[in-house]
Amino acid sequence: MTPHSPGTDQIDTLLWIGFIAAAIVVVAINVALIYAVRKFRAERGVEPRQLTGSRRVQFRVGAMLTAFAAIVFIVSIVFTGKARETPSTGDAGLAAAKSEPLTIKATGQQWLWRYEYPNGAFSYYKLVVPVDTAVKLELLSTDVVHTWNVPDLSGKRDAVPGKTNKVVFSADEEGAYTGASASLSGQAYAAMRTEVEVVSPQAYEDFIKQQKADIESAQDRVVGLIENGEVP
Ligand SMILES: [Cu+2]
Repeated sequence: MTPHSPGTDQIDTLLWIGFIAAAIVVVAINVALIYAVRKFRAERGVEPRQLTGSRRVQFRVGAMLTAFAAIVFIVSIVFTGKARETPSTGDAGLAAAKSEPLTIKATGQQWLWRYEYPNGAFSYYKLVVPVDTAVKLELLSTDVVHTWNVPDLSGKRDAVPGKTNKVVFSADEEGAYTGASASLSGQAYAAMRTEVEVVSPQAYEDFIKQQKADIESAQDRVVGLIENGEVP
């Protein structure tokens, strides 16, 4: 994962902290175990000593583990607190999204993502957003629970039928970021991928305008065919 939106770098750091903490515990337990086994193993003619822990040892070990858990807990709270900060639109971003984030509807349906832009244009699979702009995705679902997951840009969020969840991010660099539906949402859920294309504000405006024009002309063409009797 390469963080590209506020909050994601904290999630990335947390991931490493969790991984290193777990690694320390695993190594420490194994070292202690090997040490104990070698030191107290049975030898020829000698009965191994029966060991019983004293109260003091138990207390000391318990206190150490508690302190370790408390440190990990506090660090996580601090980092998740930062990760919850809402991103805002910067100078290079879309001017219209300075005060309010750009709101786009993202609907999960078996098995693809549909994105609807403020001007009424829509796209499937690929979401196009302007760089350095606060983007608010309103997550909806038409059937079962899907999970929108583009790790470079935000944490996971569920799209639940009958409910509107939101996810806010601001991409700091132009490029393509890939993601997937991270919940088992049926037999083809593995194919339910998505891509966020981050472009300049001008390119974004051009895209939604073009997309809208294309959709309308396609609709007109179908209506024309029906009127001419070429489609029953
Ligand atoms: Cu899904």
